[in-house]
Formats: sequence, structure tokens, C-alpha cells
Amino acid sequence: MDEEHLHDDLQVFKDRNFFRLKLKSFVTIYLLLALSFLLTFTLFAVSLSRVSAINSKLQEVPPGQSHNVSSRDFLLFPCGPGSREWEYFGGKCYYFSLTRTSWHKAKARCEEMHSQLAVIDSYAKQSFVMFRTRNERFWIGLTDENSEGEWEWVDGTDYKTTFTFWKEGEPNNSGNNEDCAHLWVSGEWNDVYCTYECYYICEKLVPK
Ligand code: MFU
Ligand code: CA
Repeated sequence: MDEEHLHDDLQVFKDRNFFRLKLKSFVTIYLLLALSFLLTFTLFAVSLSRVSAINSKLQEVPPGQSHNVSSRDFLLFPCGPGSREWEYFGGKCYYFSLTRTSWHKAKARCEEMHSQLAVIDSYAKQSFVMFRTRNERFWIGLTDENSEGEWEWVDGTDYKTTFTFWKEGEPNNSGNNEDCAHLWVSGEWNDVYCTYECYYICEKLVPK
């Protein structure tokens, strides 16, 4: 009998010890979990405060002064690093419009931007612009609206002694109503009615 009691006691002792051990490991796990949550939360809070600090610093910088433009940037972008829509070629700056309009409106838009419709007076220039215009139609600064058949460049460049790049059979004054010139397929020139709406090329000297 006694031996049986002893055995029971031992069993109880074993069970207790088992639960104590189990409890201990649970506590450890919960503590570790709590610690990692705390760590995650702290890291999150720290990064959040850093981001908001940087953000408020950025807001302090007045617009326009946020970029430091160096002279090196002007060497890379002679038309001005701040107006990259103007492309440099041979001492001048060119603007290829993103919208279509009539020849006269195009001329006015170039003038508003302190420039003029492009005057293509060399194959080098023709080559530069047509690489950029592909087969799309772009107005140039050439018209014969003052006197039919007497083509004039907008800047007074002498038409008769200067480079031309008309498409074969052009200018044909189709319908007796074609007084403005544009680049067309393969960059070749065509005369078309001046109210036709197409893209345009503006040109200006490099800004000082
Ligand atoms: C050619 C051009 C005209 C016009 C017409 C659609 O005439 O010369 O300017 O673009 O094609 C046949
Ligand atoms: Ca034509």
C-alpha cells in the first residue's frame, strides 16, 4: 500500500513539475513576442518621425530655389537646363510643338516664346529637324501668301539663293490655295493651305 502511495505522490510531483516548466516556456514566448512588438513599434515610430522631419524640411525650401543649376548643366543643355523642351543644334534652339494649329497661329505662338518659325537654310539643319519630325507634318517659316510663287522666309533669308527641300512636284499650289510650307513624309517640303492644322517648329538663338 505504502509503495502505491509513494508512486501516486511521485506522479503528482511529476505533473506539477511538467506544468511549471510549460508555464515558464509560455511566459518566455509571450515576453519575446511582446519585446518584438515593442521593437517593431519603436522602429516604426522612429522612421515615421524621420520622414515627417524630412518632409517639413523640404517644404521649407522655396520653389525655384530647390535646384542648384551649375555651369556644367548649361554646357550639357545650352538652351537652358530649365527648358529642356528646347533642343540645341548648331548655335540655335528648336522647339517641336506638341499641338497642331494653323500656320499663322503657329507663327504667333513662336513669337510669344521669343522665337520664330524655323528657317531651314542648310542640309545640316534639314537633317536635324527631320530626324526629330519623322514623317509628321510640321510648319516651317516659309510662305508665298504675299505674292503667289514668290516664297519668303519669315526672317528675310533670301529664298532664291538658299537651300530648299521640296518634295517632287511641290510646291504645286493645289486648288490655287496653298501658300504655307510644312515638312511632310521623309521631311520633304509641301505647300498646303495656311489654315491646315499641323505641328510646328520654332527656332531662337541660344539664351545668353
Ligand atoms: C498633294 C499636295 C497637297 C495636298 C494633297 C493632299 O497634292 O501637294 O498640298 O497635301 O496632296 C496632290
Ligand atoms: Ca502642295
